[in-house]
Amino acid sequence: MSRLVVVSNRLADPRKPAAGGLAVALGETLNRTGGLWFGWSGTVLEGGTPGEGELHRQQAGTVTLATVDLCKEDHDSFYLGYSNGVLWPVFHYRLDLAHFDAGHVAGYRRVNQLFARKLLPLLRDDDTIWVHDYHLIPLAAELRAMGCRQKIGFFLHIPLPPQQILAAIPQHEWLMRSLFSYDVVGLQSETDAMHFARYVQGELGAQALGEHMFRAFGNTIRAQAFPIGIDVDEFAALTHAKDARDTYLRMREEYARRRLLIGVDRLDYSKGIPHRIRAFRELLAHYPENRDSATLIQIASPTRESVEAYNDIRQELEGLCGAINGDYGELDWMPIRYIHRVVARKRIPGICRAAAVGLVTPLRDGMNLVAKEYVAAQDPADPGVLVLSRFAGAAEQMREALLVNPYDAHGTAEVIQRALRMPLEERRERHQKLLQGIREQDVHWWRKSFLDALAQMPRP
Ligand code: GDG
Repeated sequence: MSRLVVVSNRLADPRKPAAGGLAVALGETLNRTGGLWFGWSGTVLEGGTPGEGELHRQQAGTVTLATVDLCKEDHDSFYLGYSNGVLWPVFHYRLDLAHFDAGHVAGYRRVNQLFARKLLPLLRDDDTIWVHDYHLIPLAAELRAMGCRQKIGFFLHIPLPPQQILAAIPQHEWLMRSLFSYDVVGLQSETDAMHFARYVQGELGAQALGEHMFRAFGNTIRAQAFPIGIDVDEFAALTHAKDARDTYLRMREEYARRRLLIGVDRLDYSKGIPHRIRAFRELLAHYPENRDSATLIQIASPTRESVEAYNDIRQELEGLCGAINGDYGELDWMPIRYIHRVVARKRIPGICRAAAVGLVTPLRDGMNLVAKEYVAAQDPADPGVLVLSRFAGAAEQMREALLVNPYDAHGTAEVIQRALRMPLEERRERHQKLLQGIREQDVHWWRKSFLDALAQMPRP
């Protein structure tokens, strides 16, 4: 295979197991092909020049990590303003939280041009380039304009909203048109792929050429769902390692007389954490047998704290948890343990394994890997039950989970009650099917399917 070049906003050292995410997903192919991983260094320079940034190179085994610094003005408009102030909320159907400040798009484009300019000289003729996520939608168009002829694929990790929502972005045509500079566009779910097909045909006059192929602006591209998975074996190994085992045993002991429910999320408004907490309150109110017993541990790791909407949700959550603990707590029992910190990755499988119910209830999510991690961490002989939002991309694959509408607090509480009371045999059956599904369509399957599709496209 040709050398793999991965481009994403943030990088991780693929040699470090704690890295998780894309590093686990792509590390193996990057290593095998002596690949290059390119992105932002994480450094914000006060007083630098917009559109400029120093390139740093570092070797991580056989993989080269190449990163660019951003000046404060570029970071504010590209990262905070446009990526996380416009694209993230709109793509998660939250027009109410989007700030369409006209200046931000210029910074977004400027940084994509900067990335293209810095990446181009590092490329070899037969490289395969794989660009990730909403920060970098126009990157291929910028690269092509500078003469890049290599194959380029794009994967969108977040949902693609319906045409009418997407069209609220003032620059929607420019953004979506730029996807036609890629050879393959990967989406998380069939729903997203359907939104893509409707949008490009309805707004851009693209022609659908049979399965997954679209033609517009003189280019033919393939756009299709490639649902991302996890590395089930890596997660299982983490589950059986000492740290996770110790965590599991400690939790089991501490909650021996109680039922544990777990939520693990970045503190993001798309994850539906306040809705989940309200559903938990409904559970305590309507099913009193759970009082002095059901305990929800909610890990909400801090994220994007300089974006305003994230402070609002933090305050809302603290208020909600405090009120429920005040109303229902006993001297020796707190219904909710809310942890606003990053918990070490090696502990997460142990916490998941100890929980009788995994609550994964986003209002909208591209995929949601926590749902898959929860299943992978369970003891097959006595597994917990996954309660999953129908609005997570994962719901298309994980049909044996108990699906809920997270906006319906009472309905969700009823389903949680059902999960808490589910007989062992049904739990085992559901878990076995879920585990089989996440094994078949794991992260290696995802990477291979995408790269095979890209390999099959003719060279542009
Ligand atoms: C985007 C899309 C899509 C969470 N808290 C802690 C922690 N985590 C880990 C989880 C999981 C990962 O972070 C979160 O992945 P998700 O998939 O749930 O969500 P996003 O971060 O929003 O990811 C999403 C994904 O991209 C992949 O394509 O599935 O839809 O939004 O692995 O375990 N890890 C540690 N401490 C924490 O406190 N160590």
